[in-house]
Amino acid sequence: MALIEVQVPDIGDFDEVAVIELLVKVGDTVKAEQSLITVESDKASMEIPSSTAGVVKEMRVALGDKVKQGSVVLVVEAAGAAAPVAAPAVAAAVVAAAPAPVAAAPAAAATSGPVNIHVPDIGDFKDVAVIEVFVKPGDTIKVEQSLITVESDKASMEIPSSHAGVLKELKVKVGDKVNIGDLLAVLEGTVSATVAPVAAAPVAAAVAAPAAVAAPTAVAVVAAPAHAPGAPTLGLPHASPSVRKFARELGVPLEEVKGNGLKGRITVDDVQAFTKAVMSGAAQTKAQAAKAPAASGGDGAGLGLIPWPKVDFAKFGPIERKEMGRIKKISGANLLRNAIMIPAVTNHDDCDITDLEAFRVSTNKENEKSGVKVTMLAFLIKACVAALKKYPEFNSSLDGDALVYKNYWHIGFAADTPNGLMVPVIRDCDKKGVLQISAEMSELAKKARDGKLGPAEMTGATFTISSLGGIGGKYFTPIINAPEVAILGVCKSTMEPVWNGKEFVPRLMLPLSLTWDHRVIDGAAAARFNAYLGQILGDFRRVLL
Ligand code: CAO
Repeated sequence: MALIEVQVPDIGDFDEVAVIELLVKVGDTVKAEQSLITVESDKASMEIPSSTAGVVKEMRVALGDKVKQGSVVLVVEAAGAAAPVAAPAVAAAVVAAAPAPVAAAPAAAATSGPVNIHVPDIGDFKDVAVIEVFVKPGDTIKVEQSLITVESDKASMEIPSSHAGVLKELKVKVGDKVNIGDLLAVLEGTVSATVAPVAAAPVAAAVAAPAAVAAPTAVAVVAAPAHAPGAPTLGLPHASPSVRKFARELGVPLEEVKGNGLKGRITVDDVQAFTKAVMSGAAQTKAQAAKAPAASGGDGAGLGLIPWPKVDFAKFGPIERKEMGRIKKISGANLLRNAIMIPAVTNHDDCDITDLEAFRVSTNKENEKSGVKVTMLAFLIKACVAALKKYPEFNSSLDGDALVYKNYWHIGFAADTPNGLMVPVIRDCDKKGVLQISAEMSELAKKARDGKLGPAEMTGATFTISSLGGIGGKYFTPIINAPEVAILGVCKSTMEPVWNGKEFVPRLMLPLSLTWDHRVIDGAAAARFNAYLGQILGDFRRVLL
C-alpha cells in the first residue's frame, strides 16, 4: 500500500489561504474527492478534496495554517493497488479562468441607460442557490461590488457587478436558483471611464473539474471585498458550504447556532451539538420559542418549564370536550404573552363613590326619556382620563428603550360576550361628556355581544378598564392589554362602615385594582394614581380642575 501525499491543487489565483476547517482526522477512511479541509480567502470559502481514496495516516496542516497550491494537506495510505491520482497532476485539472465575465462588458467610454447584469461564468456549476442579496433597488452600485452570494454544495461565492450605476431592478431573491447568463439586475448605468480596466480584469474564475481528477470544488474570485467572511453581512452565519448544507438537511436555523470554530465559524460539531440540545429539550429554536408561549396549548417548554400535565380526565368521571372559539383562542394567546412578558404589579384601593352614585341615579332619573343610561363605568372613564393626564406615563407605551407618550386618550373597556372577552375602544374620551361616553359604551357593548365590532373599534386604546361591578367580587388582578402599560380593574361597590374621625358612617365604597407595568411605572406613582382617582370619584367636581 502506497503512502500518498495529498496536495492543495490549483485553486485559482489564491495564494496563502487560511485553513479554517479540518473535515477529516488521522484514521479516517476517505473517498476520492471527499472534502478534506476548508480554506478561506476574504471572499470565498472552498473545500479541498482528496485526490485519492484511502486511510488518513498523517495530517500535515492545522487550523489557521496558510496553504497554497502544492501544500501537502495530509498523507493517505492509498486503498488497493490502483495508482492514486497524483497530487501534482491535480493542478492541471483546474483551469483558472478567463478574465472576461459573461456579463456584458461595459464600454470604456462613459454611457448611461439601463444595463443588464448577468451571472458570469461561475465554472460548471448549475442551478446554484442565491443565499444572500447585498443590494436593493435604489442602491448605487460600484463596479465589482458584490451583488449576491450563491452557494453550491461545496462552495459559496459572491457575484459582482460588471457595471456601476443605480440599481433599478433586482431580478433574483434569496432561494432562487441561478445559472451562468441569468439576468441578475438592471442598473441605470453611468459607466465611467474607470470602469473599463476593472471590467477587463477577472471577475470570476471558472473551474473545470474533469471527472477522474480531483479538483477544488469551487473557486470564486471577486475583487473589492464587500464583506469579509469573518464579519458576515446581513446576519449571514459564518459557516462553510458543507456545514450550511448539513444544517439545511437537518432543518437547523444556522443563524441561531453559536460557532466555536476559528473566528467564530460554525462547524459540523456546532450544528450537531445544537441539534442534540434541541432534541433533548435543553435548548429551543426561536421558532419553537415563539410558538410555545403564544399558543394557548403551549406546553411551557419555551420557558424552560416542566411540561403541561396531560391527564385522562375520563378516568375520573364523564367528560365533554369542546374546542375553544376563535376569540377565546386569540385573546388567550394575547393574555398569556402579556402575563408572561410584563412585570406587572397590582395596587388595590377603595374609594368613596357615595355622592357620585347619588348623582348618577338622579341623572338617570332626569334623563329617563333620553334612553341613555349613565353607568358608573362612564364616570370611571372620565375620572381615569383626568388621572392619565396628571400621570402621563400611564398613557404611554414602551417602544424598545423609549417611552411613547400619547396625547390622545382612547379608553378600552372589557366586555363580556358570549364568544369571549372583547375590548371595544371609546376614542377621545377627553373631549366627550359622560352622557356621550355612556351612549357610545352601550352601543359598542351591544356590537361586541353581537359579534359586530370592526377592527377599528378594538384598536388604539391607551388605557383599559375592566369592570366586574355589575357582577360582584372585591378585587382582582387584571392583565395589562399590551402595548398599554396599565389597566384598572373595578369590582362591585358595597356599603361599608367608614370612620370619619368621630364615628363610623355608611359609605358606598368602590374597590379598585390598578395593574401597572413596573418597567414604566413605579409603586409610588401607582399609589398616587389610585389616590388621585379616588379623590376625583369622591368629588367629581375635581375633573373640572
Ligand atoms: N358596583 C356596583 N354596581 C355596579 C357597578 C359597580 N362597580 N358597576 C355596574 N354596576 C351595576 C349597574 O349599575 C347595573 O345596575 P342596574 O341594572 O341596577 O342599573 C348593573 O351593575 C349592570 O351593569 P352593566 O354591567 O350592565 O353596565 P356596566 O356599565 O357596569 O358594564 C360592561 C358594561 C360592558 C363593561 C359589562 O356589561 C361587562 O361586560 N362587564 C364584564 C367585563 C369583564 O368581563 N371584565 C373582566 C375582564 S378580565 O377577564
